[in-house]
Amino acid sequence: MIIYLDGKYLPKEEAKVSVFDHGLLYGDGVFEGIREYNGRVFRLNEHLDRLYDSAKTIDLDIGMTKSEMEEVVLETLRKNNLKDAYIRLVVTRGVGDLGLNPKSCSKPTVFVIATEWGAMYGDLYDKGLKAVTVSVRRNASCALPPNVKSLNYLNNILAKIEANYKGGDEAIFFDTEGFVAEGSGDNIYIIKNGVILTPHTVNNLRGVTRIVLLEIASELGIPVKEQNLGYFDLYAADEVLVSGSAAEIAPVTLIDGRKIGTGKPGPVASQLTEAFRAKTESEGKEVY
Ligand code: PXG
Repeated sequence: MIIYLDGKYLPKEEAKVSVFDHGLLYGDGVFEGIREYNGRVFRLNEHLDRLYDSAKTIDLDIGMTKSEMEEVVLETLRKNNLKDAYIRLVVTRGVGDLGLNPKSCSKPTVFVIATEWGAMYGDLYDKGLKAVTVSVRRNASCALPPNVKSLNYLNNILAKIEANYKGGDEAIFFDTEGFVAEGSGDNIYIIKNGVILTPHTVNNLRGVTRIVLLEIASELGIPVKEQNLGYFDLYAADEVLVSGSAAEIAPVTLIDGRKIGTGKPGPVASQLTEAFRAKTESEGKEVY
């Protein structure tokens, strides 16, 4: 495995970062999780836009243009001969002293890992996921905004730990107001009476897969409404779905022990999934 690290393509064993890197010491940095399907990188521009917007929000100068970054992603895939992969692109504040002040960090650390990847939820795409709502709340947007894809994922990890204890495949977060926010690593949608309902992107990550799902809905003529949602909307939904680059589009068929709709993946989920597959197989930036 070849890793890109700060201008070099190195064997995995040599790709090492300092213990003084503020990405490690403070979670000070941003990242992206991107997919390559069939020799094409899916929605690379959208991922790069979000990476640079996240970096801007935390006042981190990446020190490379988006097109230089794009070339690094493509070259990492080529060096590893990958056609279907998961790409982890990470930019940290860089090496500094032990104080949290980012002024001690003179240049960011940039690395890209690319690895083969199958479906994250295995056979659950056919059966549906068991989700549980969790007591830990999504970070308030007036603190570290959930829109920043930061290296500090502890809020999400706490949600995942709670889901593990409660026997759920995925956690569903509420925000501090009690509105549905998202999953620990995916956006969430409710289908009720033929309409897709999803929270505004204030209390969740602006998912790239979310953009694609809403595009597909519009192409298929399925109406979409962005609005506040609560427990009632989850439990009384006809269908519930989650979406993410890792998760793709996955149906949720049980929430806190309540069967969602018939308790089986529904027709809207399968329509969206089929259209999503078609896009992933045919669109994207050509690697080779
Ligand atoms: N919300 C959160 C909190 C995420 O982390 C999404 C939504 C979906 O965004 P995209 O752009 O991917 O549609 C994510 C992204 C993992 C893992 O290992 C999950 C994500 C990214 C990287 C790894 O579970 N989720």
